[in-house]
Amino acid sequence: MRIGIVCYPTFGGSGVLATELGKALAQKGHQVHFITYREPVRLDVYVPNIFYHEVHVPTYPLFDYPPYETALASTMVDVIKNNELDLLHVHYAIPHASAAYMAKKILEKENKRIPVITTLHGTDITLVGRDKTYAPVVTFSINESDAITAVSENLREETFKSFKIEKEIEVIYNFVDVNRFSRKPIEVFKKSIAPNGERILLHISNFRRLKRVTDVVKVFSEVQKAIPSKLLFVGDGPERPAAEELCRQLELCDEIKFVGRQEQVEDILAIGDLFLLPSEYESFGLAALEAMAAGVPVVATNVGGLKEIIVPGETGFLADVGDVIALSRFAITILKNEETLNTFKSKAAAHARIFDIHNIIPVYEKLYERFL
Ligand code: GMT
Repeated sequence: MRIGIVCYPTFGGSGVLATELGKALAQKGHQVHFITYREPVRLDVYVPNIFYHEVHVPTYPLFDYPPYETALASTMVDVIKNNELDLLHVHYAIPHASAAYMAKKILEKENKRIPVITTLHGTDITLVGRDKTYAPVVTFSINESDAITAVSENLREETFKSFKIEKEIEVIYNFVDVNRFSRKPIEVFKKSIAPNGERILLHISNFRRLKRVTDVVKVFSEVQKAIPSKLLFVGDGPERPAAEELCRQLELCDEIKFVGRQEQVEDILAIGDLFLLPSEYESFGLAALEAMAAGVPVVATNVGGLKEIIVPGETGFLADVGDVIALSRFAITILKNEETLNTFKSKAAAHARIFDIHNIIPVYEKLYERFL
């Protein structure tokens, strides 16, 4: 098949998932064309049947807001025609689904039919999409998609609650390449973070408000009172200064490291003992799944799709949003002795296998085949 994939090229889960999907499809022999404004971060390997088409947005003094959506729709038309694509798979509704609708209509005039599949990822529905400013276009373009998928049951339900959706939404869970995340820890790296064999706690995100990164610091503060430990923050974003400030206030600067955005998350996860994800909402929580795949149990909040991937008492624990005390207690329960920790680690790794890439890619292929 010749598949067009449209996504955000950033470190966000939707872009990561879309890129990994494209890479896996290409490895299975499909031709994959990424259409986006920058090379996707996880597109780090050369695969001969992957193509990347950059969307350029010409500026003009009149444009206070350069029209990305128009440039994107035009690029889609161009790529679809010149590469004879069979279908377009757009990740994240805004503005990808509406740009795809425009491209589809343009091509219809030229007697070319292009099926559009829209995958909803979370904030395109639960946060941004619900905003009155966007809602009519989001509703319309989702309904106009030939197929709609959501990354969890929870997101499917949220979409039906928030929008008047006239079609079925199919749940296709996010996936992880378990093989890639089954790394042995790099001992020198581990020693540099935890020289005295301390437990290593991790948090990876885009540090947006909804990730509640200051709760991560608060939880860690409680944990390190009970168990010698270190915390590694991976990623960057608007709430990083608040998290750093809290570390200073709590005098934890020697215990906590901010390493910024990193591409080799599998090497970082390999040295971890516990992943903290106290978000206000996660439609799925791809970062939590990647952690589990690396054998790192997860203490998270009882929200969204996290309930669908974490098994409390086995692969981690779930607590209410903002309940720092419960989150800390759960973290201590997992970390306090070697045997318990190892049981959680192996159960986390085993459970992640359900979401292995090899189980999910054929589901997408089957979906595509329905439209050929
Ligand atoms: O979480 C973010 O801020 C990034 C966002 C995105 O669109 O990239 O992530 C969403 O999609 C991911 C992949 O499907 C999910 O794993 C995340 O849970 C979801 N984020 C939210 O729902 C807040």
